Amino acid sequence: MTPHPPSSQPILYSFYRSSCAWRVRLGLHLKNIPFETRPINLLTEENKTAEYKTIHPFGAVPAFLEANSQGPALVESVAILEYLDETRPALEKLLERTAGKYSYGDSITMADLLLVPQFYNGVRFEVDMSAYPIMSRINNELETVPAFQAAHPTKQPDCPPELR
Ligand SMILES: N[C@@H](CCC(=O)N[C@@H](CS)C(=O)NCC(=O)O)C(=O)O
Repeated sequence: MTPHPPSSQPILYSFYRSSCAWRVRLGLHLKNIPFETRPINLLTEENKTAEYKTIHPFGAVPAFLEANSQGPALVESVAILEYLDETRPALEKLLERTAGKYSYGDSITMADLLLVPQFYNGVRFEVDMSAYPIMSRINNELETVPAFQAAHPTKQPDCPPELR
């Protein structure tokens, strides 16, 4: 095994029946993240080789390496799952399944109340929100609803005049 040949996809060092690697595979598939599996055979102790220990110092699976990265790899399955959640937020994927006119079907729900302020912050911090077309469409829809217009920061009495 050649350690770290770069890949255009994230790499998961994995053994097919390792429960720790399995949970990371689940996270990757649930988030629809394309990845390459590099099998590490625990039965032949491939994980104990000096080569593999350059990837995972304790010689265990899983290890996760970002696309086009030379390392270091991330280790510890729960930490990898947390990292995936922080770097690949899932809301747009969820909306694919739940959205109608609004976030959950055709009635305004609490999900919409949470969405709009976060969308506004995304714009404020110059996140490219066009990467989230469903969220953008719903946000545009909600901007036409009087309650959302009245609650908007620019309509608040303490909003500085230059921001109104
Ligand atoms: N706490 C680690 C545990 C990793 C671990 O123990 N993996 C097992 C497979 S489930 C392994 O690689 N065992 C091989 C060995 O320790 O020799 C994690 O969650 O990633």
